[in-house]
Amino acid sequence: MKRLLIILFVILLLLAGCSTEAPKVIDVPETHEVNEDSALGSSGEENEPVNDNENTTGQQTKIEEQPAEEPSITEEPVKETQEPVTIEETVITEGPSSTEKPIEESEDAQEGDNNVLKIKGLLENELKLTLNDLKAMKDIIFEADFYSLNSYGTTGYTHFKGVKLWELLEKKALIKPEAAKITITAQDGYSMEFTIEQVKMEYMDETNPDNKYPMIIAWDENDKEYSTDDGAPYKLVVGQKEPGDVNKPQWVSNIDVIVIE
Ligand SMILES: Nc1nc2c(c(=O)[nH]1)N[C@H]1C(S)=C(S)[C@@H](COP(=O)(O)O)O[C@H]1N2
Ligand SMILES: [Mo]
Repeated sequence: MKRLLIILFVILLLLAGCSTEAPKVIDVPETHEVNEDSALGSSGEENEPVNDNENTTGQQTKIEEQPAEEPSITEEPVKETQEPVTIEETVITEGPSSTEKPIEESEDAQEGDNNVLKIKGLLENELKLTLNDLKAMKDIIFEADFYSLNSYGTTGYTHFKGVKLWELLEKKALIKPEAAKITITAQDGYSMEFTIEQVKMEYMDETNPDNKYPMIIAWDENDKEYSTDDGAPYKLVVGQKEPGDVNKPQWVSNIDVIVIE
């Protein structure tokens, strides 16, 4: 019995030792797992820096993306601001063009008026002449190089073709004997006034004293007809009364109306 009791005691001790060893063995793997975890942690730390790098790069990319998004966001408002600007520009360009179109239309509407030279007042025959009407007056056409002197002392020669104004008034408009003065007014309001005697007289050229020039209504300058796009295609051309006469300011362009009083 003592042997049996001793054996049983030893078995109990062994069982107890095994139970104590077994947890130890179990603890060892746990520590291994912890070590593996730490190893994984180290590898995780290696991965973490990588991840950090990735994260930083990711953050950088994210930062880059965010700034990229932010600029894109700011670019979008810029685009939005640019788009309204371009829209405003197009609106602006459309504005003038749209305003130009009515002007062009009004200009087109005025072209008929641009082409008409009105002569009225003390006349038996008040006239509304077209450019073709003037060109058809072969008997009173005059053509020459006119010398000009302006108020700044600038001089020059310009070739003009037109009709003699006095003969137009005398032969075509049948000017009345009591007429004393003539007012020639342009579309821009520029106006010159002459006595009838100044319309009748012949003018000179200080560089060609022997030449005589009538006052004319010209439609052709340097062998080129005026375009009605530039206004009424009629210009008053006057020579010099005497040497030094500043005659160019008298050259009324775009004549609208001639009034006899
Ligand atoms: N319709 C019109 N004609 C005008 C003027 C003007 O302002 N309007 N200026 C006059 C003046 S002062 C001069 S010097 C000449 C200038 O002619 P140019 O524009 O052919 O140089 O045009 C004259 N005829
Ligand atoms: Mo002038």
